[in-house]
Amino acid sequence: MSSWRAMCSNNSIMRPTHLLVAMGLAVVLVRAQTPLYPNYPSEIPAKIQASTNSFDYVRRDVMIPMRDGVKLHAVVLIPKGARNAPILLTRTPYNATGLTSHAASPHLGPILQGYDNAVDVIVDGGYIRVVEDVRGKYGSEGDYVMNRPLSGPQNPTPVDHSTDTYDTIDWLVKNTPESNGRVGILGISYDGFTPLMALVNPHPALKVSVPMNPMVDGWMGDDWFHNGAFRELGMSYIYEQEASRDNSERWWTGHQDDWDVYLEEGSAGELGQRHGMEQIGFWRKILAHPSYDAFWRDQAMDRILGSQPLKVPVLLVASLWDQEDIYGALAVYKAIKPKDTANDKVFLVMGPWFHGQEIGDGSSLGALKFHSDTALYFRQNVLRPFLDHYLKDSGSENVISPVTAFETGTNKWLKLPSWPDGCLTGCTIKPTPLYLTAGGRAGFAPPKPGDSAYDEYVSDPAKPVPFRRRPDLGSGQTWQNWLVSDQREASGRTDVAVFVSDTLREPVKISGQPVVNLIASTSGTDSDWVVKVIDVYPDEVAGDAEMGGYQLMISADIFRGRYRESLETPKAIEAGKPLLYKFALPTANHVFLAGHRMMVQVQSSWFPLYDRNPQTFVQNIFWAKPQDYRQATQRVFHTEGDASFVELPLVVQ
Ligand code: PG9
Repeated sequence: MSSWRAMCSNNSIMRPTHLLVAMGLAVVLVRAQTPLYPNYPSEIPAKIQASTNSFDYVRRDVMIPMRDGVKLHAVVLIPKGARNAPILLTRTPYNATGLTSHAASPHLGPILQGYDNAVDVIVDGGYIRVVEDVRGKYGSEGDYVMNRPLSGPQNPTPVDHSTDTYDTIDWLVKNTPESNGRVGILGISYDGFTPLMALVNPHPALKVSVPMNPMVDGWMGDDWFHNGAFRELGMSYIYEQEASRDNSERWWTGHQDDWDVYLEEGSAGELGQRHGMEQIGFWRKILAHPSYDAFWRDQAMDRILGSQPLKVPVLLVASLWDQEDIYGALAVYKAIKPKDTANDKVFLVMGPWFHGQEIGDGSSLGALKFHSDTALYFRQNVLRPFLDHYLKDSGSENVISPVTAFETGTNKWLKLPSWPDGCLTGCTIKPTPLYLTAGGRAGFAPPKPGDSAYDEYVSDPAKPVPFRRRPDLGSGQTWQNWLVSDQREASGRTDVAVFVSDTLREPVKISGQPVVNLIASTSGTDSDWVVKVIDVYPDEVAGDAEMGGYQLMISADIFRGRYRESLETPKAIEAGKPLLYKFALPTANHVFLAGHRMMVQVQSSWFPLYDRNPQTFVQNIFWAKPQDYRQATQRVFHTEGDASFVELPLVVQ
C-alpha cells in the first residue's frame, strides 16, 4: 500500500482516473517485456561521421566563449596541410553555416562560392576562413540587437561587436595551430559594419580590416533612411531578421506588385501594425526615432571611428551605384583619413558596382558594359595584394595606392594619392554650379533677368513617382540594378521637373559629391525633394543600341523637407514660400563625354522604396492618417536672386 500512497500523495482516496492510469502502466510494463513485433532498427545512424579524407579542407564547428559567458558559433575552414596560414574572419547575422555550405563539395572553392566570400582571394591565397554568427543569430547564443551599438548610452551591457571580435580573435589565434597568428576581418554590408566595429580597441592580432559597402549611418544615407525619408522596402528585412533567430519567419504580402502593398496600407506605421511588427524590438526603435537624434548619432560609425586612434590598416570598398549602403564607406573615409598622417593606414577603392558586386562579375551593371571585369581587377590587383602584404609571413610589398577609383564614362581605373582627386597630376576640383534655368534648361550660366521665375509640377501622394518600373515584383527583381535604370520613364511624367543642358562639346568630369542647392516652394506644409544628376547619352550609340538616348543616373538622393533647418527637430514648411534645400548627393567619379547632355530631374516621391510624404506636416510621418496625404503644387525657382543649382565637383586642369 505504501507505494500506492506515494503515487497519490496529496489524496488518500484513489480516484477512478488514477486507477485507469495505473492499469495502463501495468499493460505497458507487460508489453515492454514481451515485444509484439520483431525488432526492425532505423537505417539512420544516431550521428553520421562524414568521411572527409578526400576533402581539400578541414571543417571545425566551434563555440567560442565571450567575456560574459555567451558562446558564439563559428565555422573554421582550414586548407588541408596549412601551416602558418593567416586567418580571414567574417562576423555575420546571415548564417555562418549557410555561408560556408554553398555546395556539397570536397573542395573549399565551391562551398565558399557565394555571398560574402571573395572566394578566389581566399582559396588561391591559402587563407584559413572563419565565419562567425553574431550574438543572438543562428548558432550563436545571446541576445540579438540590430547593428548592436557600442557599450555606452545606446547599449547598457559591457559587450558589443568590438568586444566580441576581440574575444573571437583571441580564441582563434590560441586555438588554431595551423595559423600564423595574424587575422584580417572583411565582409560586405552588415558584414562590412562588423569590420568597422573591430577597429574599436582592436586585438593586437588584428592586422587588417576590409569593410566593403559597410552600413555606417542608418539615418543619413544607408539602409533605413536617407536624409530623413524612410526606406519602406526595408521593412521586410527588419521583420525577417528579427522575427526569429534563424530568419525562418517570412514577410508576407497578398499582392503581386509591391506598389499595391505600400500604397494600400497608407503609412509605414500602419503597414507595420498589420504585420504585428510592434513585437519586434528594432521596429519599435525605428518608430520612436524618425529624426536624427542621439539614438542615430551615437551609433554612426564614421563619428565613432573619427574619435578613435587609428591602429589597424583599413581598406574601404565603395560601390558607385550601391542601392543599399551608398553613404557609409566614403563617410568613414572622410572621418578617418585626416588621422592617417603617414598615409599608410587608410585605403579606398571605388568601383562601378551594385552593393557587393565586387566579389562577383563586374563586367557590366544593368545596361552598362565596362569591357573588362572590374570586380576581378579589384580582387587581383587590390584586395589580394593588400591582404597578402599585411597578413602573410612573407610580407610581400604593398603595391596598392591610397585610392583606386574607377572612372565611369571613360571606363578606366585611376590610382590616386587621395580622394577626391580627379587625376594624377595638375588638376584641381572646382565646385561649379550647374544651374536649373527657365525652359527646362541646365547649364553653367546663371538665370538671366526676365526669365520665368519657376517651373512647377503637382505632386500627388495617391500617384507617387515609382523608383523602378512597375509591376514591382519585390525586392529581388531589378533591385541590384535599379540605380542605373533608364530615367526616361520619369522624365516623361508631369510630376517630374526636368532640366537638360546643350550637347557637350568637351567632356565634363566630376569627382566627389554634388551638392544640391534647391530653391523650392510647396503649397503643402511638408515635402520630399528628390534630385537626380543624369548623363543623357546621344540618341544613337555605335555598337550599343540599348544605350541610345539612355538617361543614366550618376548621383541622386532624397531629402525630407521637414529637416531643412534641423535634422533633429522637424518643422513645418511655410506653404508657398521659396526656401533653400541644401544637401549632398552620393559620390561620383564620372566623365560626361562629348556628345552627351547633362540632366537634372526634381520630383517629390520615389515610391515605394521611400515612404510617401503626406505633404501635410504631422508630428511623426509613421502615423500619418489617410486624410493627411494631399496633393501639393511644387515650384522650382530659377531667378537671379533665387537660383536653383547643383554644385558639381568639376575636375579642371
Ligand atoms: N544592407 C544590408 C543591411 C546592413 C545593415 C543593416 C541592415 C541591412 C546588408 O546587405 O547586409
